[in-house]
Amino acid sequence: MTTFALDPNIKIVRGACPHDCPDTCAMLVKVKDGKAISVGGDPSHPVTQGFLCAKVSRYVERTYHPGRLLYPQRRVGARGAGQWERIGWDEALQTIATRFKGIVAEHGAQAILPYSYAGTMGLLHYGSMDRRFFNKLGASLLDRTICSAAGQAGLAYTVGDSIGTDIEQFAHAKLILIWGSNTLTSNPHLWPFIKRARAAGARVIAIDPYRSRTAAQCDEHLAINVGTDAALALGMMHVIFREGLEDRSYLEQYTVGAQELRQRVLEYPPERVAEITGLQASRIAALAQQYATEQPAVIRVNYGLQRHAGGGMAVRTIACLPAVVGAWRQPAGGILLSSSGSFPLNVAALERRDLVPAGTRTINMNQLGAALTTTDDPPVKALYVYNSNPAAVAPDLEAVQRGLLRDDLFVVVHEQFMTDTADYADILLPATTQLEHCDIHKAYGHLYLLWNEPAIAPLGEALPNTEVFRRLAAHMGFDDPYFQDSDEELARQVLSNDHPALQGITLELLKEKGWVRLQLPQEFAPFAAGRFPTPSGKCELMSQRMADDGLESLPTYTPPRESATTNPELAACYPLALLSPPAHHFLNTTFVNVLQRFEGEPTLEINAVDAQARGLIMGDMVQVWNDRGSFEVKAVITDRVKPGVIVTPSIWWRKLAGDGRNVNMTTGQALSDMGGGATFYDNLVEVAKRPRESVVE
Ligand SMILES: Nc1nc2c(c(=O)[nH]1)N[C@H]1C(S)=C(S)[C@@H](COP(=O)(O)OP(=O)(O)OC[C@H]3O[C@@H](n4cnc5c(=O)[nH]c(N)nc54)[C@H](O)[C@@H]3O)O[C@H]1N2
Ligand SMILES: Nc1nc2c(c(=O)[nH]1)N[C@H]1C(S)=C(S)[C@@H](COP(=O)(O)OP(=O)(O)OC[C@H]3O[C@@H](n4cnc5c(=O)[nH]c(N)nc54)[C@H](O)[C@@H]3O)O[C@H]1N2
Ligand SMILES: [Mo]
Repeated sequence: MTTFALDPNIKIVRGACPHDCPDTCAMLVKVKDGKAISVGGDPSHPVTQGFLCAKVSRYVERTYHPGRLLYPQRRVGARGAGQWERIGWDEALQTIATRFKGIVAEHGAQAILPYSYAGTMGLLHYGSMDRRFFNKLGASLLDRTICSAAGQAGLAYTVGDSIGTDIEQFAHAKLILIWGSNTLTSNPHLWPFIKRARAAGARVIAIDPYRSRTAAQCDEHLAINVGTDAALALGMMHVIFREGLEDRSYLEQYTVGAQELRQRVLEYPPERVAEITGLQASRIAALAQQYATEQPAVIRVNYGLQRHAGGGMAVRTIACLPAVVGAWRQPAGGILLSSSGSFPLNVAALERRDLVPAGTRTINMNQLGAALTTTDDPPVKALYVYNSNPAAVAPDLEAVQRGLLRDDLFVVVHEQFMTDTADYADILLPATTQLEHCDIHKAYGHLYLLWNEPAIAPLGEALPNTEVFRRLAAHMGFDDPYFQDSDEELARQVLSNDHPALQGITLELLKEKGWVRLQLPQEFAPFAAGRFPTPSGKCELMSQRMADDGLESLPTYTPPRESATTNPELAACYPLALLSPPAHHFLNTTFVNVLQRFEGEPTLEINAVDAQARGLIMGDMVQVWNDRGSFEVKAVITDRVKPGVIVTPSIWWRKLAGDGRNVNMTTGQALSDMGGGATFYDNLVEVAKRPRESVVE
């Protein structure tokens, strides 16, 4: 805490942005008379660089928003009817404990399901006391797969862990491929480094079916067919090997399977890849040549392209490219998906998975609909939701909603706002925001640890996640000492790992500085000399682990589950591939209620060819549907999408969308090829002008 020089009554408190984004910004919060008056990006932080995004720069508005939940409530009317009664914390927690004990006695503890994701990414409030609580209880485990599971698995098979090029090194690259990522919206603090590279002559190429805000700003945009990225990477490798542009010594020293890969990519000449990807064969060949020769070349791949049936294999295949051309040799070469594996934190101490009873089942969060409607032995009898808004973000919302409406299901929601999910709660608990609690943060897009100091007192009776689980443990009669740890003790535990990258990084240092870079070289080049954290210690172009897991051991192209090639009957009914990437002013569903004015209303971007075929004009209200469900949006006719692809910027709160539905009425619970990931963008639909008799229910 420092005093602001100009006004002695203004303090500046160091914070960290809690949101699910690679940038994890260092924030400076101005506080006057106990009230936060503004937030800004720390100018001295090398990645935050003094600015916050369009959303978090309005965090003060969000914190003091009239919609904040300020005290515990109990549902009094019918489920979802919005009738509530204020109660005290003790009563709320006692009610939960009593219900939980009853469920445990009747059905066993696995009938209780925690459901959480990344409403905050702070290590304490993302997963610490909550995990201890549910582990000790013996509740069903939740597999947290909704976002990154497929890509993470694909990357781990190939390079060993979520480790990649340092974001700060992008400034020194000669060629930057932005592959399946809308950087300006979902990772904006990378952009200044890209601008610096460009000023020094670098080329920037976007590979994305959609001319996103980012693609529009690049030197070139390759509008690839949805879900065909692995084929493009294979075609690039075909050309690289054919023309002898590979880095033979890197391949020999630091990879396994180069010979087998060379054989495999023979199956993917540019002409075949052109048919799959919709790109020109000559462009594919030229891209491969550029990629191999304009070094250092770096790939920013992100989670957008792995929300498909073949998402894991797509990331795995793309992740072979830097080894093939030896791009890893230089700090500014390589690939970045996530940097989270560079943080050697003691998460085991936080979560205490050792407390989980043997044989406890795991439920994949992408199949919440099925878990609530079909799972048996035991059925799910209680759902405790925090850090997430599944009634809007989960796939196949028709099924989720049916589950949430079950009379015999006990639902607890701990939230900052009255979200779509909060509407279904039996007991609704108020949560603090980042300005009201402390936390410690790693990042998945850079290499700094951050401390978040509370800036203001909690509003109303709001409590942080850790404290709720401490108290709930007491109400359950759990008196184990690990339920007594304070937030600062938890922070010390997560830092307690004897690893060179953490050397000298103490809680005291973090509190004093606000943020600290991991002890890694300034010119970090993780795999310049091999040392991949794989079983072989090499980049696994061929992976025995994949074979052991029943997967193809070599890179390959796995088409989308829903496409004209793989399912022609389905595509005949539902010919349009629907993408639902983040809207610029929303963070998943966070901020929708606060910043809706900047996004207007839900829209559907559609090409003129597809619009004409359906008699649509600009501004028409349309219905979008498939066998899973439907929702309504306003049509925007644009050449940002090519025929056959449509885009609806997401994720809207259902109750703030015109018809009380959103895109996830149409998305499915089917999983990706690896990691049990979600397949939100593997989604065929049809569109028609509203009203359309046959779909009105
Ligand atoms: N403003 C904002 N920022 C965010 C978020 C947010 O909601 N709003 N969400 C955060 C979260 S949780 C995450 S996981 C990250 C996601 O960050 P990114 O991974 O960058 O994800 P998206 O913006 O979802 O998708 C990026 C692009 O992928 C494209 N895409 C879709 N399918 C394919 C495909 O098959 N191939 C290729 N090449 N491209 C494809 C989409 O058209 C989109 O332009 O962003 C984080 N940052
Ligand atoms: N169609 C479609 N669906 C998608 C996606 C997509 O691109 N398209 N993206 C997917 C992705 S990548 C992700 S990551 C998921 C995101 O799904 P979620 O992680 O559920 O993200 P949010 O919708 O932002 O909901 C987070 C909630 O946590 C609350 N919260 C914030 N901080 C705290 C806290 O400290 N304590 C408690 N108790 N609550 C808190 C917020 O108010 C917010 O309502 O959605 C997925 N769904
Ligand atoms: Mo995500």
